[in-house]
Amino acid sequence: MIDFIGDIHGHCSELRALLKKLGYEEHGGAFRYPGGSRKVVFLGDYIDRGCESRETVDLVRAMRDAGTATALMGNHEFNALCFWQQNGAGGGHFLKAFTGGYLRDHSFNKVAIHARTVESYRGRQQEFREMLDFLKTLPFYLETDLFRAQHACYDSECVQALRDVGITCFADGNFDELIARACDSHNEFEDSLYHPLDILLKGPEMELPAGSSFRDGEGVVRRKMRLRWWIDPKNATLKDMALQPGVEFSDEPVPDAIRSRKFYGEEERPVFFGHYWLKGEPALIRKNVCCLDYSIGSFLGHGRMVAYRFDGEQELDARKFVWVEGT
Ligand SMILES: [Mn+2]
Repeated sequence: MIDFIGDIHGHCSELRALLKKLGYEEHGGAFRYPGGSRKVVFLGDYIDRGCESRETVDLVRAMRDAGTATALMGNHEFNALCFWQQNGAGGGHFLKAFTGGYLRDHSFNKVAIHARTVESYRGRQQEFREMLDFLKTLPFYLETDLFRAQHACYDSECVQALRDVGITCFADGNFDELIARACDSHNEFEDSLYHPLDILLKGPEMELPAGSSFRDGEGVVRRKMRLRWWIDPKNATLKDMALQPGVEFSDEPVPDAIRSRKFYGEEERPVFFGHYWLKGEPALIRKNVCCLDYSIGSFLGHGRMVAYRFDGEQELDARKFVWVEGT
């Protein structure tokens, strides 16, 4: 039926190994399952961190074109599009919040994270542009009667907000306008798409209490923490709600604004996502909540690339994880 595959981050060698382990066979640059009875859903984050971003994009695109995979957009693909997008391109929606000329700052940290992707296209500028055009076509989410899938967080109101405007990806309209709306974090224009895309691609976050901060896996100082969006926050503590592997939070209750937020209930259909840099042996978060990002992109080299073999079951089964170790 469907094999969901989490974050890849330029690790094409491991991706090929994982596809072979899942029983897929290579035909003319794409992998397909014998008889065509299974297909892949890639959950996003194909580029950055590893050295093989170009090879990864080529393989993912070849499978999409061959009809053997659906490829969703990750925050790294979104960020790459913003990085190369001039503020005000196409006329409307010049955003005052961006002062650097582009819709993503060219700051040291942001250049550093994207550099390996650019390096993998050295001498292939035309191919690089075609890669960006491919990224524009990646859907933000996928939903059927049996499952939901997106890079970071499922939120029914965010999906509905995109449905209301008829947008499933950046190719569903004028790209220059849509990406500006997606970056409009201060609602400078009435048609901002910032909130729904931020939630789907990056997940909900909470400002830490004044004065608190921590360093993430790459040493960047963070003043917001990622939230476990499937937990009822009503009586939760910071520790209960935080999804920052390796960082300890306190037992103080979450702020009122968080206590009232909606969450992904136990009776919902299974949801698959990546994004969260989990560590260790792949495990289900809950019988209907399955994260497939096990940090293949970590510079520490301890990561795994993980798949879940889905056959429509509404109670997920931990024995259906398949993975390869990072090399
Ligand atoms: Mn990622």
